[in-house]
Amino acid sequence: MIKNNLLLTALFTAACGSAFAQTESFDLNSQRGEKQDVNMVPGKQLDHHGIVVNPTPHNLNMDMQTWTDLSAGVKLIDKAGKFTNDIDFLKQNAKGTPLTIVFGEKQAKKAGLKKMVSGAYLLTVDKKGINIVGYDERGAFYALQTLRQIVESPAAQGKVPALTCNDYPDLPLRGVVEGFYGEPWSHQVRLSLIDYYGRNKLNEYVYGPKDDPYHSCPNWRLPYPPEQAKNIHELVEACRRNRVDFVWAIHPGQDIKWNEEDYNNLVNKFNLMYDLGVRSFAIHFDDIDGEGTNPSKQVALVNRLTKEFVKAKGDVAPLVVCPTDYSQLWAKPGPDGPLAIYGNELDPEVQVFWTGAVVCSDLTKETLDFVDSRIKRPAYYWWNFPVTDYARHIIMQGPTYGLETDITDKMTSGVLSNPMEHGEASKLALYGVADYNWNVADYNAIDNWECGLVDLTPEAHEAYRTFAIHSCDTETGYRRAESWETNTFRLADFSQKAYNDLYGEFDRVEKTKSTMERDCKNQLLMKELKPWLEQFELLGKRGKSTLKLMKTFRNGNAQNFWNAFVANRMTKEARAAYEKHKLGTMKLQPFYENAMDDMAQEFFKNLTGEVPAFYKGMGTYPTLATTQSKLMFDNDSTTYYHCGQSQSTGDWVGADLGTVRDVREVKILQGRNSVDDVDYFDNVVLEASADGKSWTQLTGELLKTYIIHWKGEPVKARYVRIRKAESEKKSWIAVREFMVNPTTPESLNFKVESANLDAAMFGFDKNPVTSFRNSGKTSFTVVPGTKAYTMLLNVEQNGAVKFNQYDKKGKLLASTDINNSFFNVNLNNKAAKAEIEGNVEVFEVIAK
Ligand code: 14T
Repeated sequence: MIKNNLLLTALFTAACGSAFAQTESFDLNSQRGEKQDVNMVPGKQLDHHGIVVNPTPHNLNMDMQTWTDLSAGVKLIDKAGKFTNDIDFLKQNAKGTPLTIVFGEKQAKKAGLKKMVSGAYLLTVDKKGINIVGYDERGAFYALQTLRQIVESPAAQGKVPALTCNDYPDLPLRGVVEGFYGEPWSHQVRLSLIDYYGRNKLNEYVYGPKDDPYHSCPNWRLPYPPEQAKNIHELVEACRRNRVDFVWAIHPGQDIKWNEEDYNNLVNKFNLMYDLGVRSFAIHFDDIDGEGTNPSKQVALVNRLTKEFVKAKGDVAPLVVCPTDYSQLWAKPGPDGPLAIYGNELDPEVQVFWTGAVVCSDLTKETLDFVDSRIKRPAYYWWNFPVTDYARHIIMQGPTYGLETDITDKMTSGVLSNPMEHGEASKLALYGVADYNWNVADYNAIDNWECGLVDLTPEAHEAYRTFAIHSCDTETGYRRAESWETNTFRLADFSQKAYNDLYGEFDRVEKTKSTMERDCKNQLLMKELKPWLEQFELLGKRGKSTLKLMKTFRNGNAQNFWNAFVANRMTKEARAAYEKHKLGTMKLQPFYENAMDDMAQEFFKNLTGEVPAFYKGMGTYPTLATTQSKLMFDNDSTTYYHCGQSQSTGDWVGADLGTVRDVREVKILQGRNSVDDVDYFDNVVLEASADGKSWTQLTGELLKTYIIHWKGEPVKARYVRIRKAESEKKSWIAVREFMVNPTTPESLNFKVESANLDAAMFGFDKNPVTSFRNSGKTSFTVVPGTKAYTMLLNVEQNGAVKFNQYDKKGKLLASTDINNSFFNVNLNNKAAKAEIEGNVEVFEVIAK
């Protein structure tokens, strides 16, 4: 049902709008560049001399003069008998190099391990053989991972240098939470990922896909169907092989009743999972409302489970809990708030998740100070990266960064990444998560990314890099640096050098898909990337043709240019396909959009001597300076500009009209709809300005008004804006349309007749990028003095389109075939009416 009470339209005239001017200092120059508010990637690429170990060891000393050849194999001496299946990267041979593995606290102390923590190890290689001492079994397993990476390095190739590696993890809990909304990972992808965790010394996999009904509502109380139960058992086994703790999470909060029955339901489900081999459990109270959010009840439940289930079993790990207040964005900070209740009452051995300042946010000391002081323990950092469930058209392939490097285990128990529903494509990000967790202070985001690309696609890493560097940002969510090595340019800044560089990059972009299809051996990865690789190829082609079009434009032949321009526009279908699998959003696609707009505008100016009615977004939000704000001017009320940050009083969103104009009508649609959306200024003023400094109010303060429609005596202005007046509202804001002086039949000094008169206005609006599709006839009266017309069209079939001229009695004077998209016609001196007949897209009719 549509809620009518909020559908408020305000139609004001100049007479009722108070007209006092206010002046402010606002830097117009700040609006000129394509400015994106994104932190750069820290770090720089290092020379690893052909040997890369990830995560970066704390101490690795190699003597590159002394090598042991392992091609004859190794003789495994493993008293505990735990590692037979972990040395498949080496041949086994009773006469080979001795490989001795021991573990345990006593052995670790004796061997001089630097840190007595789970996962620590000492690996030494000398003339006598290979020696491994683990603090625990996991530590010894990690030593083997280090050995494997060295032996498999391009510089080693089956040999190993003499070395000492005394290594340990900085943070105790390192891993992944399958915690996103959307298609849960397939069994095959999960198994592939679990191996990857082991190799990269990640030790925790929290199973909690939001769209598994047996994890969440409605089926959390029910047993898994046999097939899924069997798969979970297999995951537990795969984790055991990789010394990863499999944590099974339950998400019961949306319909849990705080009674004995549901407590027993929960214990019953835990027991079923226990029988499948699960020994670690988590309870997620995120993204719920109602009864389930009660923090005291949550704590009481977790404490009772700790006592009656965890401790009673004896072999179950301490519980992990995600509070409903998992982000500073809404966590109540007070001494009686939910986090404080956790701090005061929750069993101290329970881990508590935290996502930081907002839902997707950087890991900072500041946010850990905030949460730790309240929950009275180091938080377990649930990092919403590289998750894309809020931007499913994006594939995040950028560097893993945004994690401060002076964090310790006193502040957090570790970073748990929530990845994309594309598991294979998430490995690149996890390569960084593993590295950071292990060795925080030495974390080098750029170098990690460069190594990760090679690790994942050794045969195709250059092509994968080209793909990845242009596939990082989300545009509106968790912003990431993208295309940082590419320089794009605007039409006015054209130079041959800039052209050549960019052409080279677009050429590499275009070739990436075929190169990866030829060389990349990882079929699971290729399957996930496929739709994006297809768009990438098209983007490369589009970039190259746009660069060529710039040259055509500069050559100055109007007909050649306009025909090539029309051919270079993205069709509706091409745009829809791109929107579904988007990449290059920060630089490559904006290059295309800006170049096309710049050329169209300059072309129109050259033809007519007038500034086209083409408007640009401006205002207090950085995203207004990007191509995202074009959605306000696209005459499509189903698309909208979304500011991407919370609003405050004084914020504004406006339009630069390109030149001072007589503003007589403004129509703005705020919000993502006009019914019940929250993303709008709920107290707003419409203003205009000639210089961008002194503003005149066209309306008073409008409360809860989605549709702002002003008409009145013309005001001279180059800038028009909506400004947020006093209000408590903090949400983002959306603007669907921002229309200034819309072209209407009444606003023209000639008469237009057409089957769809409203649409036909786009052919007369002095904006060369808007158009209408003519079918049948569109006619217009000839303004006396007009000698000729220039028409900017898109002619698809030759011969089927005609230009007809009539005298004032309606007698046909001439009929000319329109067979070129750039069409010039001289008028008969008796012509009183002109007409376009046939199927053709009309961008602009220009009277000469
Ligand atoms: F548990 C939490 F720490 C958490 O982050 N929960 C969800 C998570 O499952 C999801 O993948 C992630 C990224 O979208 O964010 C949380 O879900 C939200 C958060 C919101 F603020 C879903 C909608 C929201 F408005």
